[in-house]
Amino acid sequence: MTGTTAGELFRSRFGGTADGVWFAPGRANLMGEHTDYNEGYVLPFALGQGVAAAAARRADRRLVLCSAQEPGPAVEISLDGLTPGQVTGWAAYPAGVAWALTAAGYQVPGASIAVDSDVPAGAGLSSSAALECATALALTGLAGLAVDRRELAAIARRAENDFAGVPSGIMDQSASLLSRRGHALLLDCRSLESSQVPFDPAASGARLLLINTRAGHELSAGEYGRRRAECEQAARLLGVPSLRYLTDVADLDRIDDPLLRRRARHVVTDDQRVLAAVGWLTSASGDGYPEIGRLLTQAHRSLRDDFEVSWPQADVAVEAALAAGALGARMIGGGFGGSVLALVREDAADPVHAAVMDAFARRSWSAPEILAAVPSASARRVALE
Ligand code: GAF
Repeated sequence: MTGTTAGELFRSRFGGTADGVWFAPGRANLMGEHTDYNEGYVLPFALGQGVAAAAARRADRRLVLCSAQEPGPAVEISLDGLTPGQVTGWAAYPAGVAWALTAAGYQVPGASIAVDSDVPAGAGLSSSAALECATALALTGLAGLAVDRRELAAIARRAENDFAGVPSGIMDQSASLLSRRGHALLLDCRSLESSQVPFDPAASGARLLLINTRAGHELSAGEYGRRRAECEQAARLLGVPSLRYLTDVADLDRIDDPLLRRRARHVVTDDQRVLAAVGWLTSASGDGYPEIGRLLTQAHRSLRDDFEVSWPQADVAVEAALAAGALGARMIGGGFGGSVLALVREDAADPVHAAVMDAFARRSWSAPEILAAVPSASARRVALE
């Protein structure tokens, strides 16, 4: 997506020209699911798809927001006295960013912002984080503030947790703000240290398919919070600050409750899979994609059986993709709806695409949307054409 459509929306809804357009990508996650809030490792990458925000300063203290994806009049909010709970729906994310920037001590100017997105909403591809990050860049850009990107990720996460009331971890905002084209982002969610891991499947004759199963997904709906609480309980039982401190699944034998043991086993093994995937991506010994494919499929089974966050359409998409020759596939994101990521050799892309479509059609499910996922650049200012 370019800034053009957001710029046009700005002109038609607000009149005049925006001062600038800022773009923030959605993300897919190669490995490390439900590990971020356990202080573990994640390995996401930015997508080419994202949210563009065309913005201009206002002379008053109001934030005026409109979106190409949301019908109805623009949402107007006073920046003074902004409090959590005051704004609901999609506008809670950009309003939350203004609130969190202010809480962090930054002077947020009044602004009119028009947003447009090509990240499918509810597909587990972090459309909300992209909206937060595009708003954060727009507001800081309009104010001429230089805020470190790691701090900006924490501010955007705070908007989501404390203003919009969604109890997510730090992965999505970090992926949107810190990724690099042709790389995945290895993030240690305990130290918040990150590094860029070369990840360019096309250069090895492979491709990533994103299968939006079109099954609904709502992070604030209780299950995500319940998983967090179960992980915290398992860590408490083992006397560690978080599940990140466990590196050996044998340690989990000390948990009597089988459900908590399975939850913890997913987290510990997924942390291990992140490090194994980084090992394959950085190994000098050649093409690690078959091994990465195996890790993806293992991760899916762990999310399905141990963490129990998969959903029927994801399981069917994964099995259909594997049967048609994918190197590996798994659900991504929080779960209970959203997308599957499949790693395929170039020549298997069409058969996998057809097999997944067919598997859904045979069950009379809505056809999935299948997109190419290309590791892309992080959030940035774009040209206003
Ligand atoms: C969602 C959350 F927003 C992330 O923080 C992360 O926990 C993910 O689910 C699961 O890995 O995307």
